[in-house]
Amino acid sequence: MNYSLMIMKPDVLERNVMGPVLTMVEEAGFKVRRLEIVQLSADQAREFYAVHADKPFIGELVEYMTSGPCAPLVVESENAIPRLRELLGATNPADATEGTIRARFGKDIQTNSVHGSDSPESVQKEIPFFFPDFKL
Ligand code: 3AN
Repeated sequence: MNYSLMIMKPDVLERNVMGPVLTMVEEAGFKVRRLEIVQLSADQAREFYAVHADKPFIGELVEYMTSGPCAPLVVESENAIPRLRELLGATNPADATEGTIRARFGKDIQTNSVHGSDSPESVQKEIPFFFPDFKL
């Protein structure tokens, strides 16, 4: 799978750091194939994070993801899924390796600035969620 779905979460747009985040993505060799700025509704955020529906943090996660616009993008490279996850860093920015996006921009385990698909199955769901006409 040479595509993955990334999201620059609301804190990135709020802090005006989309540019530096995108620079890290481009300098890591990814091609940005689609990019959009969207305001998620609570229902959309719940649908996107359906796998976390039963987690204690789902309410706060939906609140965060709807706190302002976010920017989903489709990125392309060889082995896009693991390579993007590597560039993003660990879910908890405190554990993220230096040089990763979450180490540089993430605030805490919830406000961790970026999302990246975790499997081919997730890509098959997450790209059409934001970009229904994108040919996978
Ligand atoms: P990742 O984004 O690294 O795939 P997931 O899928 O486990 O991590 O979590 C999805 C999102 O849910 C995270 N990006 C973060 O915003 C939030 N989250 C995950 N774990 C927690 C937690 N323990 N407390 C609060 N929010 C969390």
